[in-house]
Amino acid sequence: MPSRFPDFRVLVPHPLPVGGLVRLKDAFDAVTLWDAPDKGAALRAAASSVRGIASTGAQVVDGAFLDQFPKLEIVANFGVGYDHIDLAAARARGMVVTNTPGVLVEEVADAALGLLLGAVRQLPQADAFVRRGDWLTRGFPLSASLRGRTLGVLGLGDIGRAIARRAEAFGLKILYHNRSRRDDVAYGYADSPLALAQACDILVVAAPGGPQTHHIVDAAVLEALGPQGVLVNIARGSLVDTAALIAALQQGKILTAALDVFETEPDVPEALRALPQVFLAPHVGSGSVATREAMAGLVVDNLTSWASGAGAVTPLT
Ligand code: 8YV
Repeated sequence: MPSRFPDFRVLVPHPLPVGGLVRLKDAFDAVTLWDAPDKGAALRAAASSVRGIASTGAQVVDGAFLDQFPKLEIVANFGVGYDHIDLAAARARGMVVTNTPGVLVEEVADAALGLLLGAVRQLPQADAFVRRGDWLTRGFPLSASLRGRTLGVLGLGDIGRAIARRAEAFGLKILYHNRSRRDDVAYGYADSPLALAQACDILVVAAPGGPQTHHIVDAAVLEALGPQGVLVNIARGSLVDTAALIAALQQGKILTAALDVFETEPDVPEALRALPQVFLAPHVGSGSVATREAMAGLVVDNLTSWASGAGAVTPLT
């Protein structure tokens, strides 16, 4: 299989991890937009000959965007989630879309457990307490506990299962809700997000974003978790009704939340940031050097495999 395709122009709208980017530039005629002095001019100059796009979540890929590229064959997305890509629009134009499944699963699951532990045991607050010197004058307040808890996984895909496996090792009882019941797990199934929340007191959101899951965690779901309830979201901000979450936290309807993703990221509502009990992270679930490079590597593999005529490695069907 050839490894260099100098006649295959790939547009890179936003930065990718350096290792992947070096490979991409080596293999293709890469047009990097983010470092162009005039992005609009660079895009217009390249558009008619672009055959591939290495996209990230920062780029909305809809019909209007795709229509700029008459020769476009493939959109290789850096990330497993593709709610920012209009798949139907790509298919209607005969274009292939790929994502990066698999390579980030364990990393994101690690982050989910870190967020859960941090929120329940108030570990970020404990760190701030020591740094401020407060320990010199008083003890840190006792925290809630994971003991005796039931964890509900909303969306039992690869990441949800990796989270469940870890949670089992922490002695938690596991339940789940998924679009369809799985016959390859022994966890109890709840037939709706509300039924899941009624049966658990920790809810971990691990389902894909998009119109079908918009605000599936609403006021009723949050209230069902109860006053010791914990919400962890490592999926997409759009799954959670943020206003309802803020109200539930302010009113003590749930205990705390650990959030890596937000509806309006990177702009996190002031009311959420003002809540002392929550644990907030800047969308870093997959954010280790090794995993981000593995994701970038899969983006490049998809493009090179496609350009060589062997088809994409991880196409979205
Ligand atoms: C990335 C993610 O940070 O894979 C995903 O869907 O949300 C993250 O792993 C993001 O895709 C980078 O654009």
